[in-house]
Amino acid sequence: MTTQKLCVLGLGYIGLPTASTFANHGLEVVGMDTNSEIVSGLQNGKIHIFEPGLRSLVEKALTSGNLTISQAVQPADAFIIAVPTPFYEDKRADMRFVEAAAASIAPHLKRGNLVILESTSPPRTTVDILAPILERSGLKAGSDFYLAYSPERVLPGKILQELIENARVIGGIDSASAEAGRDLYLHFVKGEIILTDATTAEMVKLMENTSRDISIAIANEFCRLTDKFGIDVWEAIQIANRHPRVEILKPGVGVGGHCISVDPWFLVEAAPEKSKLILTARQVNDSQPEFVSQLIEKAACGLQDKKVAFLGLAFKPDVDDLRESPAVELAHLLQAKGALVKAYEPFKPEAHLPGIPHEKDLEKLLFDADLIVLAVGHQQFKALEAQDIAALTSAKIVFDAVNGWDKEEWEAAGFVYKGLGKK
Ligand code: SAJ
Repeated sequence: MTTQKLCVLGLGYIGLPTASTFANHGLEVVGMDTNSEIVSGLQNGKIHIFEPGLRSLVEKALTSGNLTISQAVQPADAFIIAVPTPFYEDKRADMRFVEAAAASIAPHLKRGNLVILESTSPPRTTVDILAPILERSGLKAGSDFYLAYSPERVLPGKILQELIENARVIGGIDSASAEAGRDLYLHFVKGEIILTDATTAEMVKLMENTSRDISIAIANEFCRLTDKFGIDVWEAIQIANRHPRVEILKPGVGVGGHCISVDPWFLVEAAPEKSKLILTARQVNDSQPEFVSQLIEKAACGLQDKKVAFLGLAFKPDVDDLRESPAVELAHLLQAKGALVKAYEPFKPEAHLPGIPHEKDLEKLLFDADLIVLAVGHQQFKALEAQDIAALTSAKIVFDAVNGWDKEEWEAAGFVYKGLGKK
């Protein structure tokens, strides 16, 4: 199938890079979002998310005229849905954005069009939810239009590179749909393109993120065990990983972001009796901020009225995304233990998080602190010199939750150094 015009629904962390990359590879692309602020911002060249290289990619696409931004779906040869799939309070998948996106495509759908869902979704979404909504157009999925699921698998922080280089899975509701999807992504994908059916592709995506969640959970559990036995988890992991078939991940403040901390729930929800391990891993990772907060309370000999300079709120290093961030949860837990937390997040200096005071100036934050907590391993935090910080702060204790600083260096600068997983 040949695509000349593409409409991408959802201009977030996935939709915006995808739309821009297609546009920069010669397609006429309409990037569509229901959020009027995002639309008017982009129409005026303002990019609402941070991702390395994204600004120039989007600028190039807009300047070329190949990418236009709209608040309404427009007729096209192909449609890509890249909207969020959050969960409800009770962890059930909230498919309302996907459903609304499909409903907004239906009136524009023509014979021979292709629709691809990229949003992470519970198994059978494409067949059971998407197809019936699109068929309200009067056309039949498979015989009148192509329909496929192709999960985004890119790592925040490396999105532009992985979009092109990663293997791409395309699951069609029939083989012609999978092939139509392949023809589209071939415009820029250099990685292997693997064709399968839609439900397998949905499951593959959930399996990838669930398996990573479980791997991080075991690292977090090892950290609790080493704490009990009085040894350094980082040293133990490093040695264990010298085994040729062992690759233990890193313990941390918890698992956040909009992917790994969410997606396993889609499996637990779909089949609770068959996903006990997945549920346990989720519970371990979800309780990690509480475990870390207890370590900090112990290190500070109580937190009541202690001024905490809290470094980092993002869900992981060197990104600006605060969604489901375990660092944010940790900050709240420290507050609940009586601490006076002030945070500094250089990737989101304008962050307005309810209840967490934010300081844009690191020096001001450090000045009268009692305790410094390194909550996110941003490169710029890891590069801080203990001697320089000592000259700026009244704090005597540092708590390193991410193994980002060197114990000896901070002790030599006069601090009491404590850290997650440290002896
Ligand atoms: N984390 C740890 N320890 C580790 C690795 C990560 O505690 O050793 C924490 C991070 O700090 C973060 C969370 O886990 O809070 C998730 O971070 P991540 O870097 O593992 O993953 P994401 O959420 O940024 O991206 C994942 C990726 N999936 C896999 O690696 C299997 C990415 O390829 C997916 O495209 C993305 O989810 C997605 O959108 O689904």
